[in-house]
Amino acid sequence: MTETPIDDLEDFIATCQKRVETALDRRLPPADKLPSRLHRAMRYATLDGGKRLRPVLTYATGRALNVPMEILDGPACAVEFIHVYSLIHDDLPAMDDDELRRGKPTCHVRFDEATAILAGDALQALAFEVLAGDPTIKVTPSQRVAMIDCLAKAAGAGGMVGGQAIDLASVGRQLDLPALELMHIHKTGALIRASVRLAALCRPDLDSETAERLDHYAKCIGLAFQIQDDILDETGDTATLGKTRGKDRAQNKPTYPALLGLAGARRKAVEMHENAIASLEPLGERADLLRALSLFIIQRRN
Ligand code: GRG
Repeated sequence: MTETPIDDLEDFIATCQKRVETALDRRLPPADKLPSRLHRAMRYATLDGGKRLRPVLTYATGRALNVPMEILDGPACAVEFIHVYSLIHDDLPAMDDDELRRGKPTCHVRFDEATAILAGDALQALAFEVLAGDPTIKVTPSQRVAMIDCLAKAAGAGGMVGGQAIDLASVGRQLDLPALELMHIHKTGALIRASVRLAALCRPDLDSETAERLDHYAKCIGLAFQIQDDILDETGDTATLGKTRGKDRAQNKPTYPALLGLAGARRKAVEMHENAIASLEPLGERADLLRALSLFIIQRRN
C-alpha cells in the first residue's frame, strides 16, 4: 500500500487530525437520530476539538510498523472515544467540576448532567462496538479480541478508571514521587500505551522485543505527557490550554512541579523523553515520527 510521503511531524499531525475527524464523524450516531439530545451531546464532546494525540500515536506506530492508515481508523477512533468519555466524566460536578474543555463549555454545562453521563457511557460502549465489528479493521478474529482486551484493560479499574480513583483519593494528601507516578501510569498512561499497542496488535508477526520496546516508549511518553500537563497547569494560560488553568493547585492536587519544583519537573520530562527515544533505537528511521512526537509532547503549549 502506498502512502503520501509526509515530511515532518506537523504535516503528519494535521493529516491524522483531519483523517480521524472524518472517521469519528462517520462512526458517531447522526445528530437527528433519536434520542437526538444524547447523540448531539456525543458529537459535541467528540468532534471539532482536542489535539487527537492518542489517534496520532496509533497512526505513527502504524507508520513505524508498516500498518496502513486505513486499518487504523477504527482503533484510532476507539481510543479517542474512550478519551472523550473520560474527559466528559472528569469534568462533571462529582469529579473535577469544570466548565471549560477544548475551549468550549463542558458537556454537562452545554447539555445537562444526566445527558453528559449518558454521552460518556455511550461513547465508551461505542469504542468497543468499533473494535468488535468495524469492517475497516482488517485483522483476524483473535487479533480483534486482543485489541478489545487491550483497550478494556487500559480503560478499566486496572488502568484509567483505577488511576482516576487513586487521584480522587489523593486530593489534599501528600503523595511521594513513586505514588504520583503510579497514579499517572494508570490515569493517563494506560490509554496512551493502548494507543501504541493497538497499532502493534495489527501486526501479529511482530517480535516480542519490538513490542516491548514500543510499550516502554509509550510508558515513558505517557509520564512525560502528564509532567508537561502539570507544568502547563502552572505556567500556561486558560485561553491557550482551552481548559481552566491552575485547577490542580486550587484543588490541592499532588503534581510534579509541587514535588520537584518547576525546573525539576522540566528535567524529569526531558529524562522521560530521552528514555522513550532510547527505547526506539533498534527501529531506525521508520520510528522518526514517534521520536518527534515524544519531543512534541514535552514542548507542547496546550
Ligand atoms: C472519569 C473515568 C474517568 C476517568 C478520568 C484521564 C482522565 C481520567 C481524566 C482526564 C482529566 C485530565 C485533565 C487529566 C490530565 C491529563 C489529560 C488526560 C489531559 C487531557 O488530554 P489531552 O491534553 O486533551 O490529550 P485533548 O483535549 O487535546 O484531547
